[in-house]
Amino acid sequence: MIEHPFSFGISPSLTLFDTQDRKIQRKLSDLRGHFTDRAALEELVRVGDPIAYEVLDVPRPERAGELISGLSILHPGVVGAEYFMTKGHFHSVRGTAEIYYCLSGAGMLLMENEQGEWKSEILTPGRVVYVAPGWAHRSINTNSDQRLVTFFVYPANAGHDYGAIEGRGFRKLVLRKNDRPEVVDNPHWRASAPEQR
Ligand code: S6P
Ligand code: ZN
Repeated sequence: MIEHPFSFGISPSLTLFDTQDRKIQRKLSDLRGHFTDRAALEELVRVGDPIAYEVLDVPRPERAGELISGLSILHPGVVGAEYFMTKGHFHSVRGTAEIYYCLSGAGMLLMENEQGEWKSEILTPGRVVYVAPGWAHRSINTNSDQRLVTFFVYPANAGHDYGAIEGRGFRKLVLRKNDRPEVVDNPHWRASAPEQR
């Protein structure tokens, strides 16, 4: 592990260079339980199980003071009426924030906290979203044919808590209606909480 300052690049085709990045791919089958239309998800899995998103990050020791940064690449598509999206998570260390900087495409960052508030922010090239400590976050690609690419930076000791979101989903869904994104209530949000946790 490098213990000196270093630099790396982001190429015009939006990959990392001059670094040994770690790559994570999530297929639709990895996102079971996250989309409302389960039948639509299973059909997409059956006909090819496409990659929904990829994360390229620059590993660092997971200790306070270090930062992890990289690219989140969300492919275009829908599952039923819901746009392709990330799983979404709280940071295990709730007091840790994150920055998202949009490089390409169009989408939204959907956020909510444990006090019942929610917020959505638009992601278009040049926009920066500050995810405050304690806010779960999920990115959503609302463009029908382009990738949504964001650069993120977060404290290396943050950790990822997926359980709360897997258990009950986000309060809001982002649906495609007349080819435009619409934020609606998640009808299953409260009902699903006790039985799935
Ligand atoms: C990590 C940061 C991103 C996400 C990535 C995938 O704190 O927020 O790197 O990991 O966008 O999302 P998810 O919800 O599957 O981790
Ligand atoms: Zn995060």
